[in-house]
Amino acid sequence: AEWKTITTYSEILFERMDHIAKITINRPEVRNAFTPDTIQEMIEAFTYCRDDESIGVIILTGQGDLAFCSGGDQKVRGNGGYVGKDKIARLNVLDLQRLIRVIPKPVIAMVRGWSVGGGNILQLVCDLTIAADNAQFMQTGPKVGSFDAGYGSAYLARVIGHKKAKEVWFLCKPYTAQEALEMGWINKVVPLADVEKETLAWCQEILKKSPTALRFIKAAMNADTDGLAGLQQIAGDSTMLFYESDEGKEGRDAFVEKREPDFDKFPKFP
Ligand code: 1HA
Repeated sequence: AEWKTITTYSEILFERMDHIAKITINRPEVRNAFTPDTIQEMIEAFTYCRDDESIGVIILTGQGDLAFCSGGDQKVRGNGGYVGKDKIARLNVLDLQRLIRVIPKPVIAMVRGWSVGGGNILQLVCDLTIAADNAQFMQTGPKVGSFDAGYGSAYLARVIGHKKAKEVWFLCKPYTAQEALEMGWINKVVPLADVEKETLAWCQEILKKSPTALRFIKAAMNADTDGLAGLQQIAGDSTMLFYESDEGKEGRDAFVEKREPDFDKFPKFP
């Protein structure tokens, strides 16, 4: 099998191989820095993956060996945000972070080279991260006049602990893949040449598992970390399952048939 293009975009590649989708930030000349247009294309690609029932797992990566993503493109940073084709200053990477978190399918970051700034937060919000041994992880916000005080700080602290999260932000130093692994920031380090093979092997393991079970595991962790929005997600998943049950259907059918619902026949489990 080989990668086949799903949609042609200008700043990303969007491909699939059977049940696996791959989204690649394709601006290697700037270490895969993103503009609002890059982000909009990623939002569209992730939305496609969300809607397509045959896609079970999504890989997010960057083109080339030098970088996963170097964060927001500082050369298109305006006042109040980054400026794309429509001339509107945006921080739309925050919308993408939310989408990666709520999409009910595993998202795996495949990191080669630099993972920096807002790019490193994209890696953070992915469910799993497989890194090449040349990967380096760094926040730079306090050096370049930026910060991510949302997932980039509070959620980072949940993942690597408060002391380490403060160190990462206060010193803005790079961490090797091995150091990131020891912090629990990422899941696995492999030689650069093996990173896609290893990531695909993880995808294949995931694809053998019950998609509904994986969906609830992801939602359960969001329920713990994302407040009412996280609770809404797992509650919505419960509604989805309830709609598929005879008990749920009885309520709908009774309404449509203009009769009283008969819920007597449904068991009251302990
Ligand atoms: O914090 C946020 C946000 C917070 C809240 C809400 C939304 C947010 C959205 C975004 C962000 C941020 O991402 S802020 C952090 C922005 N990123 C950075 O500060 C990283 C800047 N880059 C670097 O530190 C380094 O380039 C590097 C460690 C990634 C790679 O170093 P290396 O391998 O030595 O390459 P270098 O020569 O520096 O870069 C290669 C080319 O890529 C250069 O182009 P040239 O000037 O030679 O034409 C360089 O300028 C360009 N480049 C690299 N990163 C960026 C970039 N151009 C624009 N923006 C970049 N981020």
